[in-house]
Formats: sequence, structure tokens, C-alpha cells
Amino acid sequence: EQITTFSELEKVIRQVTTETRVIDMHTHLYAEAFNEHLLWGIDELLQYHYLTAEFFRHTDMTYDEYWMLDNASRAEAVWQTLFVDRSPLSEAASGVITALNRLGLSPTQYGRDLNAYRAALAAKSTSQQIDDVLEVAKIERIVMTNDPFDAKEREVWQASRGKSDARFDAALRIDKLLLDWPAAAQDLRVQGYLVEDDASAPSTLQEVRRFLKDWALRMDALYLMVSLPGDAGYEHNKAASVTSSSLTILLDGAVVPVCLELGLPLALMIGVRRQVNPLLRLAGDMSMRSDLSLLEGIAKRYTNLELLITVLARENQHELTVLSRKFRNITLFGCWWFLHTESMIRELTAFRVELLGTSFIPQHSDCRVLEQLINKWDHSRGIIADILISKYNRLLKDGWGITEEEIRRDVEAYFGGNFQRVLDKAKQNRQLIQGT
Ligand code: RAT
Ligand code: ZN
Repeated sequence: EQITTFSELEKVIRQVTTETRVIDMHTHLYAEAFNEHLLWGIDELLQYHYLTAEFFRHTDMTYDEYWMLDNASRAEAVWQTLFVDRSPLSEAASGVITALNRLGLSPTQYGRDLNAYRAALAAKSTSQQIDDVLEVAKIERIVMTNDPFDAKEREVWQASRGKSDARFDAALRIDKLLLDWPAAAQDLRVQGYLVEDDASAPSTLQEVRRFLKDWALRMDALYLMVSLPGDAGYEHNKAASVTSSSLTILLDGAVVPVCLELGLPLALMIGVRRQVNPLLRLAGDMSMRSDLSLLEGIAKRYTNLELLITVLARENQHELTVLSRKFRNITLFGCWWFLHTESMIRELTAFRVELLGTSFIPQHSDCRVLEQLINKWDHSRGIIADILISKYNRLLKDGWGITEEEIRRDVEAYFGGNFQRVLDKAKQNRQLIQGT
């Protein structure tokens, strides 16, 4: 039963990491009911904003010229520039090739002809492609990013069509509420919540809580999420007399209380600097170092609040990993955005295993186009396997024989169990509060 040789160990780990179904805990994918919110197909893959930024490094086209093109022409320009005129070596570009190949559209057969790929996909229906991609990528459940400030999305929820596919779960995204107040207040008023521009008014906070609860329940959201700049001004230790920022007021007075009342984790993605180059639109955001005392303050102050945390700067990774050891309500997740590359995943995952063992969530995909589930998870699974092989091998050499079941148990925790556990703990904490 026990694995005793390195080659056996390697074989079992490769197999288990390839087979184990994943809960992808943060994506920008949507169930079919969300219509145009769900992006899929070769033209969308080529317009992925990670590739847009790379395209502009080579082209002479002006930003305006590109944005004036229709979708098909944008895709053609990117294909020609990044895949035909030069080789698709970058993480994002090579990922497209992996996805196509694993979907049976072998580049050996289809070559450099974009229309050949288009033709091969033309007969597919959306629901067929969802089934196929989830099967190839071995995805069990996908968590969407659901924005109650998006009018189109609201229509889907209000028509009760948001939960029609059990493979897709919701996450309540609240960036606008926390980072764009009082513009958000205006939106809330339009939706029928009686808020004032002054967030600190008690009736306003009560109405913001009602807004959050209504949406969390309507969506059956698994958690609330915001992505924050590295210097977000959350004042966790300010004197009571000082006027607080709206972020502090809304977090303390609405977001955290609602998470605790409903038994939902709060997910923070920290370290984005939005629109460094607005001409790139969605591709124009950058990373920045974060002051993680914000996180330390929240974790310490709200010990019953489950926190799902990822940070964008490589420079913050060591600190975040150490901080996760200090607060059991922090669960670190994923290699986010500019860290979702082969070398960074390798570095971060090895270090996290070394400091946190199995108590973190190694990866989420952040996919915006359906087929990316294939390449992002394929690549991540392979790297995670490499790291686990070396870590288990150390045990093996010291006579700690491992069974396949033990490896399966650990990989299942990494690929979904740990996330589920955070959700369960948050629910338990709610009972605790209500019980007292
Ligand atoms: O990774 C991305 O696609 C980014 O554009 C962001 O959406 C980021 O993941 C976020 O959720 O804020
Ligand atoms: Zn995201």
C-alpha cells in the first residue's frame, strides 16, 4: 500500500494532480444564463486583456485604431502580431495554444490559420462548450464575480435566472461600494435604498447592510469580495475622534457585520493600481506593493471573520505567507494576475508549502474566457505536481512511506477542500454569534 520508490511517487502525484476536480474559487466566468457576460471562443481568447497589453508592445496601431475595430478584427490583429509574426512564448499567448490543443484543435493540423480554428468552433453551442471545457479541465465548480452595480447582471438575478446552473456559484463583488463612494450611494438610491452621501449616518449604514444582505441572499453568494489598492486607507487603530474614510466606515459598519451575520467570508485581493495607462482600458492596471498592516488590523479585530486573501505584488508574498501563520482566520489563495506565470507559481507555491503545509489554497484561475480554464489549470496542476513530488520525496527518503489515499486527501484539500472549509468555518462562526 505504501509508496516506496521515487518513480512510483512521481507517477501517483502526477496522476492525482491531473485527475482531481477543482473548485475554482475566483473567476470572471459566468453561467450561460448571463448571456454576453460569458466569454468563450477563439476571438475572445485573443482579446483577453493580458494579450492586449502584449499586442501593443509590437504594433504601430494607435490605441484608438484598435478600439475602433470590431471584435473579429481585433482578434485578427492580435493573432497576426503575437502568433504569426512572432512566436507565442508568453504565459498568456502560450496558454491559448495549450487550450486549443487540449480541445482537440491541434496546431499541428490547423497551423497558423485563424479561420481554421474559427470554423472548427463555429458549430459549437455555448452549453456544449461549457460541458466540454469543464470536462477537459476537470473543474467541478466555478465561482463567478457578481456585481450588483452592473445593470445587465442585475436583470439576470431579478429574473431568478442566476442560479440555474449548479456548477456556477456566485460571489458578491463590492468594489464600487467601497472604492467609489458616494457615486455608489447614488446607485443604491436608484435601487431603492435610502442612503445619504455621508456614509457614517446610522440610517445609511443600515440601508447599506440591507443592500448587501438582499444581494448576498438573492445570489446565494459564497463570499463578499473586493480588490483594493495597496494603499487603501483602512484605519484599524485610529482615535475615535478622527473622521474616518468612507472605506473604513463602510467596512466596519456594513461589510463586516453582514459577513458575520450571514456567515460569509470576506475575500480581499490587495495590491492593484488601477488605470496606470487608461488607453489600454481593461489592460491598463498595474500591481503595487501593499501595506499589509491593513490586513493584520482586520484579522486581529475580527477574529470571527474568515478572510480569503491574495496579494498582487511579489514583494508582499513573503510577508503575507508569514502573516497567515499568525492568524488562523486568514486563508491565503492563488497566484494572482501577473503572478499567474510559470516561474512565479513555482516560487510562491514552494514557499507556501514550506511555511503553511497544506493550509492554503494554491490556485484560482481568474479566467475571463471559458477555454482559459484548460490552460491555466493544466499549467498550474503541472507545477503544483513538481513541487509536491519534491516535498513528498523528502519524507519518503526519511522512511515516511506515503499512500495514494494520503496524497489524494492532501491534493483534494488544495484543490477545493480548503476553500470549502473556510466557507464552513464562516457558517459555524455565525451560529456562534447568534448562539450568544
Ligand atoms: O486578473 C484579472 O483579470 C484582473 O483584470 C482583475 O479582474 C482582477 O482579477 C480582479 O478581480 O480585480
Ligand atoms: Zn479577478
